[in-house]
Amino acid sequence: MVIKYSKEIRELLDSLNSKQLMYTNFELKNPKNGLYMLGVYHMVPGKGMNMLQAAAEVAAESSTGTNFTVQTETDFSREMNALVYKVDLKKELVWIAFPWRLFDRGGNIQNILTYIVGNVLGMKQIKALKLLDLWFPSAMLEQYDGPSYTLDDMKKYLVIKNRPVLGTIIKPKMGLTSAEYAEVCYDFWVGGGDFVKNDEPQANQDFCPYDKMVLHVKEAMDKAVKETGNKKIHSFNVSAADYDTMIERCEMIRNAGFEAGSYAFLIDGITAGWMATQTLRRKYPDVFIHFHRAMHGAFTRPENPIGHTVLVLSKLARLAGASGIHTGTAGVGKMKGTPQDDIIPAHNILQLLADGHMFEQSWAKVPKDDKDLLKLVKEDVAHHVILEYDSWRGVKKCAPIISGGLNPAKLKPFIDVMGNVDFITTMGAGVHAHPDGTQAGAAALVQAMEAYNKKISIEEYSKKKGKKELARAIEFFGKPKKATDDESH
Ligand code: CAP
Ligand code: MG
Ligand code: MG
Ligand code: MG
Repeated sequence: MVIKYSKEIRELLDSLNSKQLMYTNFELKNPKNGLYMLGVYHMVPGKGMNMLQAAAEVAAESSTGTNFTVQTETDFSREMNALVYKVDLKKELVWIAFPWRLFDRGGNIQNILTYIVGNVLGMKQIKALKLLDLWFPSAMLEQYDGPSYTLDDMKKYLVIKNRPVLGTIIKPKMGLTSAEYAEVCYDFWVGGGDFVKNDEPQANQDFCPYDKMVLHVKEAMDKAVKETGNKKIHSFNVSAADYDTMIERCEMIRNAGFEAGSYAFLIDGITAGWMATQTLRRKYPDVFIHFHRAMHGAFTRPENPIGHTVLVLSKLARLAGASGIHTGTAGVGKMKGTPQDDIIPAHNILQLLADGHMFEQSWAKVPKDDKDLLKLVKEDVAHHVILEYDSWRGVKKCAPIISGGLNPAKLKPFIDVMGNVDFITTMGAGVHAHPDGTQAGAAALVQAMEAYNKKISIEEYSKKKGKKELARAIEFFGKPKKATDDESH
């Protein structure tokens, strides 16, 4: 069957040199045949290159090629070429199919990134190159760990349903002694909060030695659990300079007497790396692996023409087996981000079937003709239960973790934009800047959640008896005043 190309495409094809032609195939029968991972980039060609020439150079450098055809190519190596299979000249978009046999076997995420946003980001042949979305065939999904301990397990441990996990980050970000740090944890927990995380730079600073921080947090947690009768969780940052120190921190926590479920391991997934993230997932499948994404802005900010989206980062974190990753507040908080940028990733790491920016991704191996199962997956009416115990057929959920600049007055606005309560929220300033302190900040957060579940506005609810912490939070955070910290971000 002869494909009719537009004049423009025909001219672009005629402009390709023999090497570039080897990385282009607009007649690829079915890119979703299971042999390829698919990616879509926004791309602006570099000087002297047209769209298709530059796209073919990207496909070459992100798979088997370099800037010249080499004499050492073989028939098989050519089978591993990535292929440009579609372009949208108006929108400056390029679709590339990557034979996923290129990737390190055994589920290695850093290896994928080294190809698809590795050297290509530094090439002269492009002026802009941003990976917008990825699509994984189910045969490939099965090679990757996916999450083990999930948000469902965490909610079971906390004995909570139809509400987010209410958390905080201890502030000031750094500078408290281990005892002072634990005191703030205690205040948040007795105020009614569920979950406390180290801030992303917390490590073994001389004024807050790691071992003492762990022990003081254990004491604070025991006290708070006893006084409230509720389970509590602490997410410890185990990022470190080297593997041994990271494992030493994990083992210190596990040997400090925390019961399973009461602690999570936080990893600065970008600065500590994918190997650290995957090591934790594989070594501690019974622990919630909390991926903090500090430094992601270098790649993901909408105004960055070179890099990748939050969606790409979030989907790879799920593939790697992070139990949760920060996905942004969709502009409700202090960080840049829109519903498009932040909510689509949150849905893509939560659901078994979700629309991305460019692809609909199924995270389950559901037979196409299995209409009723597909209906369950599509409407997610099964709430993942269909795949709970047959993980071979699907990649478990990864929890959106929502922080940056949220406070109790912004909880409902965020839930409204998110469209569900299947997430963890960790408010730092939103709790510890409360005029009556951390305990009141936690109480205000709990009251804001109560108001939401009772379908009453926080203004109304805060007038009721015993809800003064919420009233004070609204007063302090809710009304736009002169340029406060929050607005100056
Ligand atoms: C939030 C936070 C988080 C950022 C990360 C901070 O503190 O602890 O690390 O939210 O951003 O250090 O800023 P606040 P994101 O709650 O006081 O803002 O969640 O978008 O990755
Ligand atoms: Mg699988
Ligand atoms: Mg106190
Ligand atoms: Mg932080």
